[in-house]
Amino acid sequence: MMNKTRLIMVGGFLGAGKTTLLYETTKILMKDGKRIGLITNDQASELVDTALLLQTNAKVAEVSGSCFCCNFNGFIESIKQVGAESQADIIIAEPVGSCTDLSATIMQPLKEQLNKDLIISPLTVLADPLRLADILDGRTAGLHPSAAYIFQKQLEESDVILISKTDLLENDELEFLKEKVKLHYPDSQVLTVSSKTGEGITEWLKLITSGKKTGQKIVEVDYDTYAEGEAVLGWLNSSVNLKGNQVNWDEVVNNFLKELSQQIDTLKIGVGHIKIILENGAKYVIGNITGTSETLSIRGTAGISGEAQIIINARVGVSPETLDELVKEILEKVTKDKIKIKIDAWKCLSPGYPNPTFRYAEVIDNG
Ligand SMILES: Nc1nc2c(ncn2[C@@H]2O[C@H](COP(=O)(O)OP(=O)(O)OP(=O)(O)O)[C@@H](O)[C@H]2O)c(=O)[nH]1
Ligand SMILES: [Mg+2]
Repeated sequence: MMNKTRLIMVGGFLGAGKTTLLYETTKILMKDGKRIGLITNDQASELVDTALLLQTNAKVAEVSGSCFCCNFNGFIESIKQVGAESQADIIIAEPVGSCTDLSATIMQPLKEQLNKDLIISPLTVLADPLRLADILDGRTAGLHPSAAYIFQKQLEESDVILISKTDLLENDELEFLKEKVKLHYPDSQVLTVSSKTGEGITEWLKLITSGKKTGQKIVEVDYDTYAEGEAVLGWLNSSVNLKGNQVNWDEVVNNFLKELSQQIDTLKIGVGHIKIILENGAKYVIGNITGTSETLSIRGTAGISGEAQIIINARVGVSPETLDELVKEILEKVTKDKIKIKIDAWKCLSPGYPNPTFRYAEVIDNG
């Protein structure tokens, strides 16, 4: 008999490190001979996450234009599609970082509809340690209070809270934070991970691939506050072709992100996550900003050539119009006179009122 495919959902707020964890976990599992399918999700198309995850050589499906909760059937289709394409042993899915209420809107209907075909792992919620510490202290981690509300709800409904980026903390700081999280969320299991060093990935995998109790809590969510938390974010997804003469692409990405992060500091803009990937053939450079300019990080190298493709995804606390102007202005400034810009896709929006396909009021028992 063929083994059932296992589905692992990794939620958590914007910039928590979900895609990085998916990337590293996929590499580990593939080395182990496992067949992996991945599913990304966003309110619009042109996703940095998809471009990055494709670099693992795993099959990647995308639900774009709506979140999993509001397009549950699209999510099911993607599970089937990527499952068939990759003959997956394990499918890992990353919901939109500003979504919550996943236990009621995703985990319960999944259990009811796909219990025959899938083993569903406990719902993991990944949390950035710095933001987490701030939120536990009753502050908002630089976010709008309603966005901080979403962060709290995600933790509350989790089966497993996975504190990410542990390489950023000292051991005693981490222990203190872990104990505090356990006190605040006694019904969730609490683990720690660093995708950068690899520490904790195997332990987390062991826990979530041994159990199948998932979506064990349904929490009360005030949808007006949830909607506001999303609506205060301007969203930009764009894909741009760049052409020039012997361009040093790393320099372009560096200049762009430096300029952008400085503006963010000056204008005191609350950042959910800004990410950018520039691809020059098989070479790529990726940059992220998850808060003030101190959070700016750039990895990889795209070398020098005459043409490259760039994808920019930004979720920040300004209107879509302001975000549009800001990013265009900086892009023009850093490419001025040297690089020709051709916009292939450019979409600015702010997420609409969440309207999930299903919302279960009770926990489904899947045996
Ligand atoms: N120091 C450190 N940084 C990390 C780690 N994991 C992720 N990051 C960084 O955190 C930032 C966000 O990572 P992503 O994996 O894109 O976060 P995400 O949760 O997928 O973000 P969204 O898809 O926008 O919700 C990037 O700059 C990553 O390099 C880690 O273990 N340690
Ligand atoms: Mg991601």
